[in-house]
Amino acid sequence: MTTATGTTMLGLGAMGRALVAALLKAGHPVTVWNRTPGRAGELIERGAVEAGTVHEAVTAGGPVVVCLYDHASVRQTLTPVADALRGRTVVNLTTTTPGEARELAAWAEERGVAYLDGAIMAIPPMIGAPGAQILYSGDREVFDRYRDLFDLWAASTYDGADAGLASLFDLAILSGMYPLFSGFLQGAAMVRTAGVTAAEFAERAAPFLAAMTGSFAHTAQLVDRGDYSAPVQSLDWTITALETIARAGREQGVAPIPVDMVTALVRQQIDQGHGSEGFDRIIEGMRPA
Ligand code: FVH
Repeated sequence: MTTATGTTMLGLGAMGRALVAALLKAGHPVTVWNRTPGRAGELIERGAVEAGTVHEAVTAGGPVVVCLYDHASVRQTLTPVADALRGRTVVNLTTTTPGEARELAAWAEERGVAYLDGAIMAIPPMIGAPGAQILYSGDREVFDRYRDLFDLWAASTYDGADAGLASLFDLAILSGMYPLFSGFLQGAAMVRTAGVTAAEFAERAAPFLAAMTGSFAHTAQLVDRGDYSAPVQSLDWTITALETIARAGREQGVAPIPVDMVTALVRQQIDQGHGSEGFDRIIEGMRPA
């Protein structure tokens, strides 16, 4: 990108401010708006222009980037300025469900607004640094047109024309992250009763847990084939292991809630007669009804 691209940012929360800072650092002019005035702070000193109203912000020129709290806040903010948005571009980086993203894309299309949805897989301090990812889906022409801007924030991925895909991938990956962290913290709670710090536990657990993610590709092959017939460890074996882990937690006075969740998934498959099959079969209990 040789010329600076004027951009509007709606939302100056932790993430919005990080996104604006990266654009300003690269010399792109940014008009900012926030529901609560006075949040622009140091961004003004670095060249941002604060708009007094959403209408003033969205008519400043360039793509309108939306980084608010949730879907409802996006609709509350954009609905009153729908007419002013006609012929313009909205890039929504607010976390929404796939269905909410598709709803916003349809709302935008009905009003002649180009819409690209985005899902930020990074925390604010990571913006503009290696490791940050932002997934996009929806209008491919918008993605291509503003790719230079997007790449200032994070590694950019385009997942397809279905506006819901970026948030689907985002929230599906996070579905793995939160149970992983809750299991790690259960372990930390167990060893803490023996005077072991979480830092010491992390040194022991992190390499093993990281190594376990290496088996995802093999698990995925079995799931795609629906082949659970030749397990290294059967569900009947696994539930005994899980019950031992839970018993160890309770002995330490630690409620083994994360492990109990896994046990419920395994028990479901055993009760349906699949005890001799592999652990990966628990996915079959997660299909749409
Ligand atoms: N922070 C993070 O680590 C995560 C990383 C992954 C992606 N998320 C998503 O990014 C969106 C913004 O997150 P945030 O961290 O900036 O959130 P806050 O600091 O709480 O700022 C929220 C902004 O939204 C404004 N806001 C809230 N409700 C409304 C509303 N009804 N109408 C208009 N604006 C609203 C709020 O304004 P104010 O409270 O300052 O007036 C902030 O500007 C989010 O989707 C994360 O899931 C971040």
